Amino acid sequence: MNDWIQYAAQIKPSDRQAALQEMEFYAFIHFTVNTFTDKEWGDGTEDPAIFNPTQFDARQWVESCRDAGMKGLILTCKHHDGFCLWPSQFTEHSVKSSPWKHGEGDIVREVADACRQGGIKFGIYLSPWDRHEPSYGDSQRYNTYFINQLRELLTNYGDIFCVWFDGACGEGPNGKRQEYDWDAYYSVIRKLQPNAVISVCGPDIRWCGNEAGYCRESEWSVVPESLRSSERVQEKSQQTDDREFSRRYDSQDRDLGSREIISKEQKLVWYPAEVNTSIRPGWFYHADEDDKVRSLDELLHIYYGSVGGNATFLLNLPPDQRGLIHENDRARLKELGETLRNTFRTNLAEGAAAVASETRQGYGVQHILDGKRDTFWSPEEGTEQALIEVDLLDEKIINHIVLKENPYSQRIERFELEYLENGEWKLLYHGTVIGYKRICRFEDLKSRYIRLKINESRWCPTLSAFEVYRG
Ligand code: FUL
Repeated sequence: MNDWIQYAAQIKPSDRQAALQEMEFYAFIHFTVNTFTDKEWGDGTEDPAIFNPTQFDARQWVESCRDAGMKGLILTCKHHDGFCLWPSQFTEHSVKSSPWKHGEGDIVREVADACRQGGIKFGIYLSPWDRHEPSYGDSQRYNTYFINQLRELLTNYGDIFCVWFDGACGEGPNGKRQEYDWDAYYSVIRKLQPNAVISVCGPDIRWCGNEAGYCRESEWSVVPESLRSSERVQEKSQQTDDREFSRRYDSQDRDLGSREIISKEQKLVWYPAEVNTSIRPGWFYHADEDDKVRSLDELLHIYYGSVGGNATFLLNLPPDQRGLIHENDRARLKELGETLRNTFRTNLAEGAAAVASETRQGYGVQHILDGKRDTFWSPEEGTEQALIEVDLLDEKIINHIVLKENPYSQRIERFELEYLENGEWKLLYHGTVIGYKRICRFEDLKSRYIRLKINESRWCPTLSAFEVYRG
């Protein structure tokens, strides 16, 4: 048991995974011919002549992201319709055949530059499914085409923080189903952009399992290795007898990483979740959704569930036919950013005092209050339960507590927060995973003393931050 739990506790993120988790909140941008046809999926027969955003302004997109507090942007450089937002030399089906800037423009370039100027990171979505490209279905030929396009995007546009793959797959004009060469795609990405994460149909970041913004209560970062390959849609469909393998998991399963699940597994991996959803019902812009922009409450709910629940939050913003983020979405993003900035402006635990039931040499409890991400508290190895009491030095009105584990392992499995009122400890919050970050939200309360009870953890818990706020 001990060996096994130690193994689980020692699974670590790669540097690129840790860097993505630090970004917390970033944008998806869906923009292509669909913006002009009012569709969600194009079929590849769209005439490039329809692509003509009259007031396209990538800086306005970046400003909207920054207003909301987002740290990056992932652009649909090519969606399922095959139209390329950059002048690829491997097809004519791109901006170069459109009237926009007389065919001389490059949306990818302008967005990548605006991101860099605005201080946010730039990432790409490139759909493997391509309903325009004639070689699609002729597997080897299309894989070469796709890799050529990946190379263009990964070499000509500076640093890329993420390559986002969706697994949609179909038949080509030859009536054959395309077989994607994922390993070849991954090795090109690793070679050309070693710091980029490969998300969803990729080994680094896991899809949360839905597109509605629903977040799991327990979102584990350490999960069975078989989950990673089950994202590769083709492999899954070719799988005939699951019993020959250790059970294959699906990103939609409710529990992916509790002790019960991982104890049956030979091999575990660090594979954290990303919650992706749109600010409107559709991924692309539709004028009749102008009054269907998600409310501030909904967005906050998803933010707390994802960023506050050990996942990242990828929120889609669809630019309109002008090539701008619509006024309604912009206003909402500003509101969201202001609310979050106001809530987390002042950490009321700064200067507080803390005591722990047990401390290991070099991992003192003061580290949970020092504002440093890489220092942390921990008890002796093998101690799976612990108690930390925090004294705010004065009675304070509070409604948020932010907890963070050491970002290089996932240990805590069950915890409770309590506050002292009239000499009695009262339950304030209970949860499972803390991981990268757990934001505990609750009704206003007034207290000077708060305590964290760690009831279950793997091998020994760690805690890097204990922050207190009044939003
Ligand atoms: C899906 C696609 O089919 C949607 O159009 C959208 O791009 C979403 C993010 O992924 O699988």
